Amino acid sequence: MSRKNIEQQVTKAVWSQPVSDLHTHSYPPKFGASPAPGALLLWGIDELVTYHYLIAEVFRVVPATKLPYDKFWAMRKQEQADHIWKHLFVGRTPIGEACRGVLTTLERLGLDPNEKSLKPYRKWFARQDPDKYIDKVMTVANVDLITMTNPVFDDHERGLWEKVPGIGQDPRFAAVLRIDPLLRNWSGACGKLWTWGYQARPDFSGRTVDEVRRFLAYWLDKMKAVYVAMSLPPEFRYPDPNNPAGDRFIREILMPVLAEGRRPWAMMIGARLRVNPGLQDGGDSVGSADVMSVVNLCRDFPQNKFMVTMLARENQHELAASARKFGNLLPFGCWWFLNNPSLVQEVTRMRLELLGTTFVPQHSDARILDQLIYKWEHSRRVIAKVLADKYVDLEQSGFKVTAKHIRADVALLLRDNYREFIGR
Ligand code: FIX
Ligand code: ZN
Repeated sequence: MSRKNIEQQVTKAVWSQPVSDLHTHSYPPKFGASPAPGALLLWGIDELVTYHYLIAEVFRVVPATKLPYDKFWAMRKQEQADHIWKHLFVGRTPIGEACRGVLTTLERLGLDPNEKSLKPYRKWFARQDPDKYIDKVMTVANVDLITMTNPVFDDHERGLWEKVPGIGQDPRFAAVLRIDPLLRNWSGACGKLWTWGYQARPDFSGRTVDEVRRFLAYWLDKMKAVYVAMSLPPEFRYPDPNNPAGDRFIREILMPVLAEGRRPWAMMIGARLRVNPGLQDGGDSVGSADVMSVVNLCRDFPQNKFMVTMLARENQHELAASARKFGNLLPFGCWWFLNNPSLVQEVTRMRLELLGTTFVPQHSDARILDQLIYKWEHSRRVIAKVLADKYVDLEQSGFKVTAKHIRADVALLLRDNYREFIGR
């Protein structure tokens, strides 16, 4: 096949292949749709423009010395959005990836991304019905499954799961049991478990192991969760002589429960939380983490499955090399500060060369539903470019690449590797 023909076939395959999105923060309407107070389904122009990435960026243009953080947070959502639009999209060129994403989303929805004010967009979004809009966004983004993040230690969300009938039954979404506090704050988590009727003690005395296993099993079943997820700090270690409770939780509780249900553990490693608390969600940053801890887990628990994404660029090569050693390790995504075309290209190319098609190149991490459109448009473009280059390399080795090869590979990368790993 010529390069031109390869590029045409790759473009066709990548854009026509529905994506099963492995990790998002989006929700069905039963969790409440913005702008309703406490809504978890965030959508529409004011949520898009006040994405925490853009809040962090606008404070680089109008610093906190001019607009104090608490003054910004006291503004209404629309006022925050107007402030961001004015300074990042009108007063300056919206060249950054998070700005460009808003414009791609608007453009793919058929709106003109060059408006000087948000008013015209607000009028259009006001005419959308959230439930139907989910279908529209999934169609435009060509996404066939939105995997949620469901933090069971969040009182508001846990309350919805306990009160709202059929809340987790929207077939467009899959639930994930998110349990960061069990490793980030074991004693605090035990305190909460106790109030929920689970006899969990920080020193593991009494029936702690059985009780925390019972807690996990209950919520995995209630949510029909497809995997368990945790965001872990750069300092995460396994084993960790400084955190015997964490080691015991992993060894005696988490690993057996997940192995029994054949569910993976998604480890998202390297997030240093609230380095700038004034920015709230936008105040998290990145730190280099320890890949050997992942290796130790994959080796010590061969019956368990690990989906791993790491936040630091410098961890990517070692993670990919480690995945060559363990079939129960599935590297995924170009997470957060890696989700930029230059780094998606670098990481995807390296993974293809080291792992073939045995990884998941991307997840959207969409916090606002509409972001599915740009996160997948931008990622598809880069993944298609890298794939075309690699098929050209393959042809130069004498292998006859066919459209069938390309379609099969793209299906693995964008949907089937993930679905097979979670058994869905
Ligand atoms: O821990 C996570 O799931 C992170 O993805 C989020 O906390 C983070 O704010 C994010 O949305 C990054 O893209
Ligand atoms: Zn996330």
